[in-house]
Amino acid sequence: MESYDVIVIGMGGMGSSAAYHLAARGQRVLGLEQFGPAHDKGASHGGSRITRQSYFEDPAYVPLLLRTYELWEKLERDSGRDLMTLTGGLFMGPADSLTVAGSRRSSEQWGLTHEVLDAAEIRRRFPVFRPGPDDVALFEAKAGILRPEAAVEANLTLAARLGAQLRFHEPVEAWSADGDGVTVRTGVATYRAGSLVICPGAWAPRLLADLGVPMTVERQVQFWFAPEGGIEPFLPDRQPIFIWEGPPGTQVYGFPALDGPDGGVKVAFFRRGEVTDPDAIDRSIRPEEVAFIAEHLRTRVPAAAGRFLRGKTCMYTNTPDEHFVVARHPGHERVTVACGFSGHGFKFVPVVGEILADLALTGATSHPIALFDPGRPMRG
Ligand code: PYC
Repeated sequence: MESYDVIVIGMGGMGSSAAYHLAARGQRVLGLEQFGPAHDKGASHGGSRITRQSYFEDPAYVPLLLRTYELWEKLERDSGRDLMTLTGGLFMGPADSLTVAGSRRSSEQWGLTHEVLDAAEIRRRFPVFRPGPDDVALFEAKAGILRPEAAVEANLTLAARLGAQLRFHEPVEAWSADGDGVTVRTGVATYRAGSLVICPGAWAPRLLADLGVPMTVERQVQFWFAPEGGIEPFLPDRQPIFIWEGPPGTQVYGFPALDGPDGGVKVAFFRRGEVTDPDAIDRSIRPEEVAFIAEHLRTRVPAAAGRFLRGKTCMYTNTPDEHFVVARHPGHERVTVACGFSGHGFKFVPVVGEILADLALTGATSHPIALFDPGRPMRG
């Protein structure tokens, strides 16, 4: 039976980063993935992801964000890939909305550079947006765009260069842990290792059923539109990324036109997806969901609501409080888990890889991860 120091299950964003960090620390690593490299079946695809530091979800994320920015720059240097583009970010809505008030709270608590803009100033500086009279925005220059597929490829390439064995199209059927190590069975072989890191993405409810965290998988759709009147006002040096909170269930986010006229602008709702099963998800794009988001854009970013170009599904794996789970498995000291990223995890890929390597090798990390404890009280 093949044996390793560490087996990592799942080679999406988090798992590929863990494999890279563990291999860089001299570990003999096996990485297992049920699909191909940098695939589009989970939550690490779609050409772009938001990065930001003025974190409305909780100020406790900010130290991790400061570290993840350093590690994104290091990953760019080590891989020679272009992974992060800072375009600035607008976090908009009523002043007391979570998006605005929460971003402000994190910025003020951590002394992050930011500006608060009223509706007139938003229109003056960023004319593609049509804020209502009660909308304000927090502008953060350090927000921007990450390239998810390129990031996964960078991690995989660097991990393999450091000796990691990476096996694709090899779904895990079962894992177990005992006093001496861990066993992982796939459809191809059975492997042993000293420890196991599980980064299952949307397959968490199945692979981590004994974790004690009730997670639900949500179907999400990313949409690309060709702006009316051309892409110039939407180019990255003129349009920042944005998250805009409107009436409940309509927190919409978007990106500038990154990939020329044929690429279009990407927009999506942040939450309002239906609960799904990762193996049975409907990957078709329904005309009514295109019509709904186009209608929403017409009142807020009207020039973006041009011709619909394409759509792509992905999945959020939500915990009840929408905070992550990153910890030693409470029932198995040789097993470390990272899951429940609840739609806002990708920017943390490098720092989560670093934390997983710490936890797998020493059982502890100097990073502040109390918020991600699977045993925390969770509203639900
Ligand atoms: O994490 O910034 C984020 C985000 C916005 C929309 C989806 N994820």
